[in-house]
Amino acid sequence: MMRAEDVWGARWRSCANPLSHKFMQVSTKKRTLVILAADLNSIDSLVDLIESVGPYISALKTHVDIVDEFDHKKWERVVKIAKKHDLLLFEDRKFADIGKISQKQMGGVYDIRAWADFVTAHRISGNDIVDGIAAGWADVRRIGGIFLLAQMSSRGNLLTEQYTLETIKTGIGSPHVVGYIGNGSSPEEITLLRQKAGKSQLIWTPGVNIETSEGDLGQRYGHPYDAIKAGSDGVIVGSGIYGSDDPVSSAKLYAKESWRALVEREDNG
Ligand code: S5P
Repeated sequence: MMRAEDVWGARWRSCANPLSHKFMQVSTKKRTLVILAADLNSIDSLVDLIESVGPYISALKTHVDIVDEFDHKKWERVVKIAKKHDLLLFEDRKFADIGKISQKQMGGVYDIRAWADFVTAHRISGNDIVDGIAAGWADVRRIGGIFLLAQMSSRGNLLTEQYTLETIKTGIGSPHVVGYIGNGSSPEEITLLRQKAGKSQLIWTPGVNIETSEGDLGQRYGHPYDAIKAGSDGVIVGSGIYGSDDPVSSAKLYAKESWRALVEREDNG
């Protein structure tokens, strides 16, 4: 049995947030660095998908606002099945408003603060968004982690290198920021992000697909092996898994490629 501290090396030792360690432990136990982007709009199909690919993924990313007929009782089924598979819940809300509104948006209809372990946020409105989101969790006496979007995978996005650096400045050393979203379609961009971010936070990368380099409506893709090799710690995969004819085999393949890259990665930095 491999130990997370051995496989993850510097990342294990440098990350301060316990949620990062939990992710590294789960990913080591299951030998997968795949975060499933479960972008389906019915709760039944979401639950079925998680149940089938659960053993091959290390976290669950949701867009709660694309679910038809949301209600808390039904959503509880998604939360339960995620917990059953030891998955941290990551709501990709992409908060972007001023701090105090982000705090309120953690509540509201979906009450994200009550069930999400991680959320995404843009840095665009200022540093205070981080404290706003953390205050949202504090309102219900929970603690969570934020992934700041430092890069994006979509064509024509406005996140310049300078913006990436400013985003890292906001996140570095923050007890609330567990890591960054990087551009999984570009190993060069991931390498740069890793160099600038250092070893003490996670980088998770969407824009990952083994079969194609281009997706719908401007999405761009790279290979999971290359993303992890370049310094990403988790590949966010949606349609590559749920859109495949055989989601279980696909999930296994993404798991295998991501894990192989981690094990081969030098210094794990
Ligand atoms: O830059 C980004 C950031 C994110 S979080 N590009 C992205 O594609 N994402 C998310 O990753 C997006 O919201 C979607 O849920 C997932 C990619 O899905 P796929 O089907 O293209 O793998």
